[in-house]
Amino acid sequence: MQIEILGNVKGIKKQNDVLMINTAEAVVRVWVYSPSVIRVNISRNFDESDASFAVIRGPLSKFNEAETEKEIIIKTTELQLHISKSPLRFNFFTADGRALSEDDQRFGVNWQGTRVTSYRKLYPDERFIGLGEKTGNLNRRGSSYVNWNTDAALHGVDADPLYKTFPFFVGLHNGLTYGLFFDNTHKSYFDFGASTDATMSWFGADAGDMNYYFFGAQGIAKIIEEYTWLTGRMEMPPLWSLGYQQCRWSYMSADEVVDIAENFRREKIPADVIYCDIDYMDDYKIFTWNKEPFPEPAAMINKLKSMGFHLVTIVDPGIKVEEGYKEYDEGVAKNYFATYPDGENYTAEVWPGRCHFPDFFRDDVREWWGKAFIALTEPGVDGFWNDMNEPAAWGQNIPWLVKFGEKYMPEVRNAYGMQMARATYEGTKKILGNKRPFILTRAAYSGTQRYSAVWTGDNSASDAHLLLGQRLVNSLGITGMSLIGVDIGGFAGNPTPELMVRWNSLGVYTPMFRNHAMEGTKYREPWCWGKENEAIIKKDIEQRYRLLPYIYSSFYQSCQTGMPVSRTLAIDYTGDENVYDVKYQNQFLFGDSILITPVESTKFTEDVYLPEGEWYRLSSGKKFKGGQAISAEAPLTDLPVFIKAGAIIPMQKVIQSTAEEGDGILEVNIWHGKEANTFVYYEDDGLTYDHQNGAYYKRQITFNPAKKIIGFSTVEGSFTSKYNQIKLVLHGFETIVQGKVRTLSANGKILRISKNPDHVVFANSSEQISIIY
Ligand code: MIG
Repeated sequence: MQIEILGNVKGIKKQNDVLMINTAEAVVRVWVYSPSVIRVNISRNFDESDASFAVIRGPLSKFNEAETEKEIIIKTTELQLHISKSPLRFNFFTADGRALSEDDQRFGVNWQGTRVTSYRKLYPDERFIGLGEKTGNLNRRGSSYVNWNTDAALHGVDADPLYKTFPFFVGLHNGLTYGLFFDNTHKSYFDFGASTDATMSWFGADAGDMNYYFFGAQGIAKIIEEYTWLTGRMEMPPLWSLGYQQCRWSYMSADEVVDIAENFRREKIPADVIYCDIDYMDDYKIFTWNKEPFPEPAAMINKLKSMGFHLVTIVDPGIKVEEGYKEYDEGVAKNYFATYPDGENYTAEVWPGRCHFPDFFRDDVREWWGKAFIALTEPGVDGFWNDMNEPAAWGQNIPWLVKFGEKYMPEVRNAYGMQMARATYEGTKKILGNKRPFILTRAAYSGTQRYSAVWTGDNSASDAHLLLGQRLVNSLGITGMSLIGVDIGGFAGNPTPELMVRWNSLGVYTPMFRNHAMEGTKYREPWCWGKENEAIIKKDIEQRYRLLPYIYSSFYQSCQTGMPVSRTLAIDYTGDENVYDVKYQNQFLFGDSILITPVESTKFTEDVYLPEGEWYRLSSGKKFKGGQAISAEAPLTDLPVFIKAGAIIPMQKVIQSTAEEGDGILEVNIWHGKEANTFVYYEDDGLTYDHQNGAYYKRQITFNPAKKIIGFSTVEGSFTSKYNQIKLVLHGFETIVQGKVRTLSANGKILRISKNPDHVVFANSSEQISIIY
């Protein structure tokens, strides 16, 4: 096989928004998408059509370039791209000329057969983070990865690839940051200096274009903001999906489902969601109910609803080959399935036996699929769990000649799951009208955040998986996903009670909090672990419900900026070496200001790295100086959770489900700190799209220690908060005693301090409120 390396420039042409460059090997196009986002497409099979599953933005209509004898230079206010002409190489710099990312000048972009690769200069101190659902360390330097969506059943903690493809990473070196998104759905490869004697990093794909978006913003949060500007952000999820979710493969009958739900209420353990895994279906036929164990789905769901539960049901892509089955008959009649090149429907075995697979790449197929959900929505299902969409078939190897639309499997496999999730989202959204659907998918490609939540697939009941799960969540957050779950307790195997308790306590701080277990494993529900453990599990789930106002506002932030809810410390403390230390790399911030350290179930003290600043242990209120590692007590009753000084955390009283009214008191907790802080509080009905028409409630809560003021800005939006009172709880403030040392006043009026001198309750009004202490 020959190697063809991108050679000298033959011609340059500028058409409004695109710079076109020809070489003997390829056609190159360069666009500017924003002052800090530049796209380069290098193609040997130039073709005007320019479709992307991920990207939802277009280029700027104009940009300026300058040409010298050796180079073409594109300058924006934030970036410089120097394109050297002989040979053609691409080198990115900051506006003030510091190198961000450069081609390896020898090899640049090249081809071996259809395989296309970009070889890049590796900087001595360069670190890499990203690629979404990938095992290994936070810092990916020295590792290599493959993107090929796989049903990674019972995977080990080092397995690669897993279920999802996010070909986006962030590079960090010399105090600079850049991002790179390789938008190519073929099987792709990333090597971060794993086997190149520390001279190069490289990425490439089996075929397709060298098509990448370069992000030059300084700061990881900004790069995430731009990546999610380009590929879209999540919608506000239904509030109920942020409550506790109970799943199992499978609850085998309507009676069992209702029984489990009733038990939550009986035990007074808060929960919002229960799932039906594959056994609710008749012979695993999608969009059917197994009538014997589930004789009246609507009656079952009504019962669940009356207890404040939502039901999520699973759907797989495989449509059973069986005449008389509606989806099969329609799909065959309308040619909705993936085919062999001769037009024959492709058949493979999955749960229902022999199956065909919808061609989700086609608009008409997605529409048809979407409409079929009526069989589930009519009885009242409002969450839709998309499984097996890598796509999975027994034996895994879907032949290369299987056709989806105009394309063959190797080109689009990595986007199949995303398109299924899209079909499910668009279809159910239409059916549910103004109600938000909840979609959960296992396979994904960049941009999936627009349609769906994700979970990390079939993990196992071990401490190593608990830690890995957190790294996967933290890494997925860098690639635009925010609503992410892991199977709490571990899908395969049986957790020890200690592991179950520990994992559940981490679940409190996992964006999607779902307990799930494999067929044949022991039951996992909170009451299966003895009274003492049940009490711990219950207390932790209650903590989740107490935090929901904070969590919901954190999701609002994700919707606005792409900032994930679970954040690797690399986002906020990029320049701090310690956060990449394998010892601390699993730590994360949950929202703006809660620092969590995952701890194995067999360890009862843990080294915790506290980044710069000051931190309070949540459970004890004890204050610590940051910039140091401490040894923290970590009994099963008390995961090491620290609050950043200055934190503003709105909470509420425990409720049994998000459907419950509550006591109408928003508990605003503030931890004293030296620096001023602002929290954007957001609320809406949690259920509908009315917030898109102004029915939301948003205000800034500020803490200004220099002026000794706590402020609530005027309320924006037309929604009336469900909290008519605010309880202000001050942590780490000097004791406030009315009439003696200090008083608290709101808008000039003295507030009555309760017996506990650190809190005060006052009426919530939409006007500005200033509390002086
Ligand atoms: O072949 O639906 O990852 O969560 O319980 C296994 C049964 C199919 C795999 C999913 C898992 C689910 C299971 N599914």
